[in-house]
Amino acid sequence: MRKFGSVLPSSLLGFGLLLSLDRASVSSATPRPESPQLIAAMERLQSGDAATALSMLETATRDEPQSAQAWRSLCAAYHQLKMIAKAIAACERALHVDHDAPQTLYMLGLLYAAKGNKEQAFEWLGRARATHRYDMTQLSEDAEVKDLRDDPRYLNLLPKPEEFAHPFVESVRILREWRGEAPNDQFGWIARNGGDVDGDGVNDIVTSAPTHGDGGSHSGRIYVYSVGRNSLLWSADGSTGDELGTGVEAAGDTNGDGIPDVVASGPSGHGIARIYSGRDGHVLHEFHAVTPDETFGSHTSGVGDVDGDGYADVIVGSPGKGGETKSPGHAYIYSGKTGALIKALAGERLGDQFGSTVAGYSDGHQEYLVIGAPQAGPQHHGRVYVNGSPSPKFTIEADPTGRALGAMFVSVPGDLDGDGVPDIYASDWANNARGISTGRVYVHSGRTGSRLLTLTGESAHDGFGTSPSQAGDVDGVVTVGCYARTPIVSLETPLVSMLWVWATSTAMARWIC
Ligand SMILES: [Ca+2]
Ligand SMILES: [Ca+2]
Ligand SMILES: [Ca+2]
Ligand SMILES: [Ca+2]
Repeated sequence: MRKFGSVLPSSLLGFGLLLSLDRASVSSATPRPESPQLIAAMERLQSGDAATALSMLETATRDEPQSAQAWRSLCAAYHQLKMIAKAIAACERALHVDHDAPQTLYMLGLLYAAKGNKEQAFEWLGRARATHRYDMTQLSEDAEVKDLRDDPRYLNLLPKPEEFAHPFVESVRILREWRGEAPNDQFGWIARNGGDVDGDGVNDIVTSAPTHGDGGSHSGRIYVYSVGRNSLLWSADGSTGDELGTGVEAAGDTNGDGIPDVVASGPSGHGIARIYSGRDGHVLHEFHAVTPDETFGSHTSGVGDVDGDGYADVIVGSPGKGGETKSPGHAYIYSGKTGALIKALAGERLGDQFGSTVAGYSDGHQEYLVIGAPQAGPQHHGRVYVNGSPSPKFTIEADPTGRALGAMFVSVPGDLDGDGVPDIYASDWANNARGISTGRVYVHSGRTGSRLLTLTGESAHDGFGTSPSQAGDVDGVVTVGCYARTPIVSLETPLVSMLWVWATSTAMARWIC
């Protein structure tokens, strides 16, 4: 469920990085957006209806002969229909328009492999690899290349660990780096600013490895690192099957000792969430599913002090199982001081998966509870609910190219428009705005609910928005993570795969690793 893309080579451990935001500039080359007819065709293709997509794409390539994406999609449609010669011809047309597009080069490699032409397959796959812009680990999942795997040239197509020693192509200084303990731990699944846990004046990092197995298979482990001292302060394990750390976030100070605490969850066993003392990692409170079989703990977050007792409280999402319609999904808010349930919120419709992701903010005057429901809305393309008091609030709706708004990554990043009221961030990283999975994020005014910003990835498969925005105390800045440009690192550290810093609607800087 948590892999965005292909599988990490087992020889590589996950790792986390803390980056210094040195000067960097953004190139202005933005591919033109796809036309609505092309996007509609790509959606048919994505849904597996290659025959319908094919006729739509034949029209699209007639209407838009200069669209490499149209030709590439036509190529993919022919490929799905096993019309290999026509697929190759379409991909070659795509290359006429966009000469070194890595995805086209890769597809040609697959097509020649499917045809049994090993020499041509290695030629095209080698060219795709040479661009350094394609996730060659996908080869391990593509059946077409099964006959290539015994060839010594195959290993040369795969990335090597040393290629990730200096993974950034733009100006970045690595301040801290932490490595996972074992392959396939998914270390760095989430990494957040946890506040200053050890009191040295520097904010610290909480992160997780939800499939770590020292506490039993897939028990999961969370980690709190001191950034100032560059050391592990404490870690904590789940029980067998919990996948603790699937959700992990800063909780705020829930027990009033002046030290920020941590909330973590694991939905994969019976469903569990815990508040850990930031001071030493001991468990302050433990929460279990209110309704059975709800994937309780798919995500969790601090929400500030919702009940006004001076202690920070937490929210736990419980969306129900994907594809099932027994539950609309729920979100539960618990007292940080006593562990008691303060309130429960439910989705609107069975199967909405309300509670897939959660965030919140409360300062005693204003309260925002942000809950994602990726199957909600008229087209089941997702809706984000912003509840709270006094009397908010509003919903953020998926747009016509939306796919799963509210599946992951919502936040209250601070006041971005300077009206004194915190604003709300929501991601639809699978949005098809400029091709499949371009990704799109929204910022809405916390005061009025109106949309302040819509930021969109550059091109298909960017997955723009695979992180919540954490602007900190920098006014008017939105940071947005992006998955697809950095396939290896991002599998385990989606936060740092590509980091964008936006000032209102202008991209200030980005880093690709
Ligand atoms: Ca610290
Ligand atoms: Ca505390
Ligand atoms: Ca409270
Ligand atoms: Ca505002």
